[in-house]
Amino acid sequence: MSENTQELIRQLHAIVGDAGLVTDAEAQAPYLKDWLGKWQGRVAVVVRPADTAQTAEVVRLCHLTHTPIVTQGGNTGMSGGATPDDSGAQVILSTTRMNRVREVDPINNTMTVDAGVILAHAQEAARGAGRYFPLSLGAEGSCTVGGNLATNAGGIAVLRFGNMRELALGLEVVLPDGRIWNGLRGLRKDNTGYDLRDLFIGSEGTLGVITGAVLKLFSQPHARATAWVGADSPAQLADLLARTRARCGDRLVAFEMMSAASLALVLQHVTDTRAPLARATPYNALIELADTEDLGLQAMLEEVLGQALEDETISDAMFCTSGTQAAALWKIREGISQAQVRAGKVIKHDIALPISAIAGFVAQAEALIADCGLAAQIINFGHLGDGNLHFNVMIPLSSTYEDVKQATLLLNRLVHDLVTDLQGSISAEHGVGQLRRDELQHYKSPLEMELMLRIKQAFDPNLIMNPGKLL
Ligand code: FAD
Ligand code: 2HG
Ligand code: ZN
Repeated sequence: MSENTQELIRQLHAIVGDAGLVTDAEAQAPYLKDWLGKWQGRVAVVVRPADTAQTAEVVRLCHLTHTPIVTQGGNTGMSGGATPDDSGAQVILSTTRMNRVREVDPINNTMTVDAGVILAHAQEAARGAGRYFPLSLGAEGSCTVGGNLATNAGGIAVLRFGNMRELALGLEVVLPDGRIWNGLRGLRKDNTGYDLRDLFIGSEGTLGVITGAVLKLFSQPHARATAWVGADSPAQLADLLARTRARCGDRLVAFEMMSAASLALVLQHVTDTRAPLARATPYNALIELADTEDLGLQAMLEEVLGQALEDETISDAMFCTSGTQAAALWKIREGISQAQVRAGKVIKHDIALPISAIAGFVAQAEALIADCGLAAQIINFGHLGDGNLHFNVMIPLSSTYEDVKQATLLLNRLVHDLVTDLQGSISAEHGVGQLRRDELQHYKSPLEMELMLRIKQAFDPNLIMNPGKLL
């Protein structure tokens, strides 16, 4: 270790103490590798400040010493945004000790939390106060509110409640020079110039360290109705989505699509799962309605799906009669990511399209991939209600690093060209990170890239915040 690094660690120690430094190689290991096991890096040190003041001092020191910072929350990101490079020169700033729910304000319908609060704990705090925080995703037991904000996370209830950007009213951020921007405003209206909050949301640790947030709360849903549906095509499911939305309005909270291959993968690789329907269908949907009280939700869902069965928009349906049954269906849906890790090497596409363009996209992309000469299996699933598909392509587990690289280049161009032709986005909810950095350069207009780079320069002229990610 160089003398400069030793001196940096000594000064960091003076700020955060023993509890705030991870220097031991074994203890550092979980911070250095991402959830998918795709990226691995090295660091000078992992620093874990206890609060905003310590974070500000740490960032100020990194600013003065030109030390690059990789901010990390729960390390569940899917784009490599929280993994350091392999130079050993970067520092991971982990927010996990900043885990206090600062305030729940049921009258303003808001809660103020530290950025390191785990999403499930934020949901529990809201529930404890008789309110509801709706962001929900498979990693909610370990991802943090700061990571959700930095990636503008989506998940399974965006259709009804919006993504993280729509759920945040105010932020507290440590800027790259160590100053603290206090934007912790619980306001629904605030037209006082450029919206700095919206710049930090989705900035993936490249503009500052988010240390706190004011989040919107909602009324608790006390009634739910859940069903699993089988259909022949995404077109039929898109049609069903429109009909369900028309009939059920805001009661429709989730409409998730899964291809037969996605379901089969879960049944094979995730324990305690079984097929919901007697006969496999090419596509499946998991649909959920919710309301503050039960005014016939189940009957409403049965009516919509009954009609769809009658006119053969769908071929089968299974209605849940208990929370346990619904949980088993959600276990299947949320098990797809884990099943993919176990089954093969996956080239991920996290795309957004107008919902009306999805059926055409799937048909064209399937045909192109079938013709491209790869031994590839499409694992197509996602949040149909948001027009967000995880159009992943799996190649054999035995594929070499070079195989994956070549397949990625080929498939990205094929899928992302098609998405762009259809006015879609190549990055819907997981962020750009290091995974889609080159793709962003390729598809974003030169003008937009220039404007983003100028914003980056204005906030972080020394380029110490998460270098190598996003831009
Ligand atoms: P990390 O992985 O630690 O970091 C992610 C990015 O945010 C990095 O660029 C990091 O530098 C930055 N960052 C983290 N904290 C801060 C901070 N306080 N200030 C500034 N920058 C910060 N995502 C979805 O959107 N929808 C899903 O449905 C979904 N499902 C998932 C299911 C599974 C099983 C897994 C493993 C992941 C899933 N994800 C999903 C991806 C991931 O969980 C989310 O993107 C989550 O928001 C990341 O939070 P995190 O705390 O783990 O962030
Ligand atoms: C989901 O919707 C997540 O389950 C993860 O966003 C998607 O594994 C994936 O590609
Ligand atoms: Zn998703």
